[in-house]
Formats: sequence, structure tokens, C-alpha cells
Amino acid sequence: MHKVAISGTGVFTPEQIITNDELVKAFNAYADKFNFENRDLIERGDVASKDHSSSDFIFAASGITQRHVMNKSGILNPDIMRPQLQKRADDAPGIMAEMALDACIKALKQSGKPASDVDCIIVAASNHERAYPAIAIEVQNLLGAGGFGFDMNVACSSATFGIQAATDMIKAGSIRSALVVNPEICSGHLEWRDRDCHFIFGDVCTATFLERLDTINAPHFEIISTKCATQFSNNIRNNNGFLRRSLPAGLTDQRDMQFMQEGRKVFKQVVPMVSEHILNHLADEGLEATELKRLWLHQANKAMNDFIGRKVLGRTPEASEQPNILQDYANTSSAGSIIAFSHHSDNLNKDDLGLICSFGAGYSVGSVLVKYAG
Ligand code: CO8
Repeated sequence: MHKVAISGTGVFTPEQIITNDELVKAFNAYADKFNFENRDLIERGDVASKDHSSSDFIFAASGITQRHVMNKSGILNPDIMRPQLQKRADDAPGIMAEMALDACIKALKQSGKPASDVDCIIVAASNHERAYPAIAIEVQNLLGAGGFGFDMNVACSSATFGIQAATDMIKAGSIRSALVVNPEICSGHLEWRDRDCHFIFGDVCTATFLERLDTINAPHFEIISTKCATQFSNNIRNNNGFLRRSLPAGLTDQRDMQFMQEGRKVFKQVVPMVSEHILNHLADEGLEATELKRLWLHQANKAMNDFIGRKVLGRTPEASEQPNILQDYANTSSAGSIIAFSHHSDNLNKDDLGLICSFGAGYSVGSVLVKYAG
């Protein structure tokens, strides 16, 4: 069995930013317009009126202050309330492949390896822009990599599940290296007209380069072990699949085509599941939580991360021990824990242990225990 390490990460961050205040202003204009246009139905009690959103609520409930998006103008237009992305010709690079390419180039640059050294590309994300051909194969082509590529989806846990798949293949010797890429255009499947969730998500793409320990020539993190778990739940769900047009209502705009969740239930059920998972992973390795120098958690909600950190460490973690990036990026689904890992892996000493953990729809939870090798 070969040993495996992470020798590079890359983050593609869209230039356009929506602050909470901008988001709330647009939502409230939409709500006022909706209430005016439906005033008779609302008066008769046939339609519920829409309440205003609030920046103070958003920050208090989530810790989010802004999000990056691929298209701001459509989302903030009260007559549109969704991103407006240009149609691309079939022979032009897809939008996800383009984001992925940027992140992959950055990850490879950090690892000091050319694209020709990449044996496998896994595009692991919560929604893919099409079913086939796999986006991973398009990225492989744009990058000039060899080997093979495939797409996978485990919602917010896609990155860690992808890292486990890549690690196992490298260990076994079927590949020498892999790029695990997470292009997330969450803005495309978020219901911006629903105040309960309109603030939650943002867009980004991350890439993680893994290779055999004996081929590395850059600072790196050795992967000690990975652990994945799933447990079925409908509390986070999106019903927009290819069978949609075969339903009686066909493709008409309906709420369940976008992200739906029972936020409170998710919060209550996922926090214990994740903290227990992390403690079990450490126990499998004969480790105590006190031996962890850093926790790079999924970035869904600050209060959620505070709970998990306290449960795992038995005390409130320092901000530097458990870095959050969600204040700037919001929830970026599978990419969140990798942004935290990529942006906050400094000030570690040789042999320090850290853990990347993502969790979400499924339910799913994945953790990657790493050791900094300098
Ligand atoms: N402004 C003002 N008031 C509001 C707003 C708003 N925007 N939204 C809700 N309120 C009101 C509610 O109506 C409610 O009022 P009342 O008490 O009168 O009924 C009150 O505020 C409290 O509402 P909630 O109970 O909903 O508020 P919470 O404190 O529970 O916070 C959260 C809501 C932030 C959603 C919280 O429950 C949470 O973070 N839960 C966990 C969510 C989570 O982690 N989900 C994981 C999803 S990610 C994932 O798995 C990947 C899926 C694939 C990606 C999809 C991309 C689109």
C-alpha cells in the first residue's frame, strides 16, 4: 500500500459579491411587489403574504455577511430573482469546467506538478450542470491531463467522499495522483424568493491535489485516514432531476425544483451526528481530540460549527483552531471545508494533526485526518 498526501489546493472565487444588505433590499422589493400584485388573494386568505427579510436576522442565524456569485444582477433584480448565465455553445467550455480549470491550475502550481502528472480527476459537487459527458472528463481535456475522470455527488460531503475515493485508489496503486474538484454554483439551485433560505449559499470552486507520498516535492499534508458515513434523510432535498418533464406539471416553476430544507431539524440532527463521527474517527486511530491542532469544518452555519467544535474539543475552540470562512463565502456546499483548509493551513508545526470534515444532505458526513509534514 502506498502512502498518500495532499500537496496542493486551489480556490476559484467569483469576483461578484452580494452583501446581506444588498440581498435584503432586493428581497424586500420582490416581497412588496408580490404582496401588491396578489393583494386580493392575500386579502381573501388564499395566498400568504411575504414578510421582509433582515440583515440582522441573517447574521445572527448564520454568521454570514456576504456571498460570491457567478451572476449578481439577475439575483438582485426583483423581477428575476435568479442568476442569469449565458447559454454556451456545446463546443465551448462549460461554466463548471471553466471554474474547475482555474482551481486545478492553482492546486497544481502549489504542488509543483504539471497537468501531465495527473492520473485521475474527480468532479465532486452537489449539483452538476449536466448529466453527461462527465464534467471531470471535460476538465481533463482542458487541463491536458491523462488517465480518466468521473463525476460524483454526495451534496455538501462531496469533497471528503471524493478525497476518500482518490486516496483509496492511490493507496492501492491504480493511480499515482488525483485532482478532486468541487465546482459549486449554489446560486443556480437556491430559491432566492424564499426568505427562510435566500441568504444561505454562494458560488465557488475548490481543487485538491493528492499524490503518492514518495513522489512529492512540495510542503504537504500526509493523509492518515479517511472516514465516510451516510444515513438517509429527506430534510435537505432537491427534486429537480431528469424525470421532471415526465411529471404532470412538467417543467413549470415549482418550489421543490430548488434547494429545500427543514433547517431546524437539520441543525438538531446533524450536530450530534458529526461530533460523534469525528470522535469515532479519532478513536479508530487511537487519538484524543486534544491531539488535534486544527479542525477545518464544513461551512454551513457558524452556530453549528461552534457546537461541533465544543463537543469535539470539550471547550470553545480558538478562532484559529477552527477557522470559519462562511462569513465571506456563505455556505458553498462541498467546497466550504476545502476553502477553510486552503486559506488557513499556516502556523502549523511538523507532525501537527488536523481534520477536514464536511457534512450535509443525505445525511452524509466525511472526515479526512491529516498530518502536516512541512
Ligand atoms: N429574515 C428575517 N426573519 C426570518 C428570515 C429572514 N431572512 N428567515 C426566517 N425568519 C424568521 C422565521 O420566519 C422565524 O419566525 P417565527 O419564529 O415567527 O416563526 C424566525 O425567523 C426563526 O426562523 P428559523 O427557525 O428558520 O431560524 P433558525 O434560527 O433555525 O435559522 C437556519 C435558520 C439558518 C436555516 C438554521 O436552521 C440552519 O442553519 N440550519 C442548518 C442548515 C444546514 O446546515 N443545512 C445544510 C444545507 S447544505 C447541504 O447539505 C448541501 C445541499 C446542497 C446544496 C444546495 C445549494 C443551493
